[in-house]
Amino acid sequence: MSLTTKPSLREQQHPLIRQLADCIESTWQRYFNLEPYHLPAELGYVEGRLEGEKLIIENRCYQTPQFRKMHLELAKVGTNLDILHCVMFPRLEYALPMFGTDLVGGRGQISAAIADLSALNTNRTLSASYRDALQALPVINFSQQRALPDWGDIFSEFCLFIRPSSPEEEALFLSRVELFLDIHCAQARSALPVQPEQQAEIIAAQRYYCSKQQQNDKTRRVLEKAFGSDWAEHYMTTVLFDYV
Ligand code: BLA
Repeated sequence: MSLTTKPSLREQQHPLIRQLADCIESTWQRYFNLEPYHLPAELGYVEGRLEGEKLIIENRCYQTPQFRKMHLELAKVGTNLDILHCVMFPRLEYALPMFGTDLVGGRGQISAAIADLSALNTNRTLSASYRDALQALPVINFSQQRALPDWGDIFSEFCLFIRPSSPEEEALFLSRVELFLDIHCAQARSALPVQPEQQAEIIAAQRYYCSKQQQNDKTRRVLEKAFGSDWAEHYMTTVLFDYV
């Protein structure tokens, strides 16, 4: 048995979640020398059960010179809700967008598949190099588009938010997220730090992004049901969407 083999939620989850988790980790390893990022010890692996079903959360977290935190989280609620959550938080010295993806599903069906490269500047516009790379991707017409919630003004024009309606659409979603990640990791690796004057704008935009994500009541409700509202607030503001 290899020393890196750890029991993981991954094997028990919806195949698209498993595949996206593997894809994210292998892409990160291909582009970067990953350093560990230490979450508060008690929050790496957590189990909760208040009303109803057991919630298990498993976190993997890394950092690199360009990213202050690269967070991949897998969660399972009872036997019928599987979740993948991933965010790459750029360091404040880099004018890079925020990569984020969320998959929510269960009982064989993914209900929400979302992925974006969200601009972190005052006018929330991606740089020309990101726009050019993203615009060059062939358009995919998913059959079930979903509407963004009110707090979703942080997402870019390239944001995907769908309910995949077949294994073919699941595969298309996966390959599109892989391309988002490839574009992002390649650009990040060659990015240069900004002038100190520009950092205030980056800090403000990262705070804005996190404050909006903290308004996701659907995430909050799942966490509250298993751990209570104080714990949910703490987790959303220190692990999922902390700001600096
Ligand atoms: C939606 N997120 C959801 C839903 C649930 C969760 C249950 C509703 C699914 C549906 O409507 O079909 C739950 N997501 C979680 C939980 C965690 C999680 C419990 O990550 C973590 C433990 N959310 C993100 C990121 C993005 C994101 C990074 O964490 C985007 C980049 C988006 N999730 C997102 C959006 C919705 C969602 C936009 C739909 C919200 C709505 O319709 O109101």
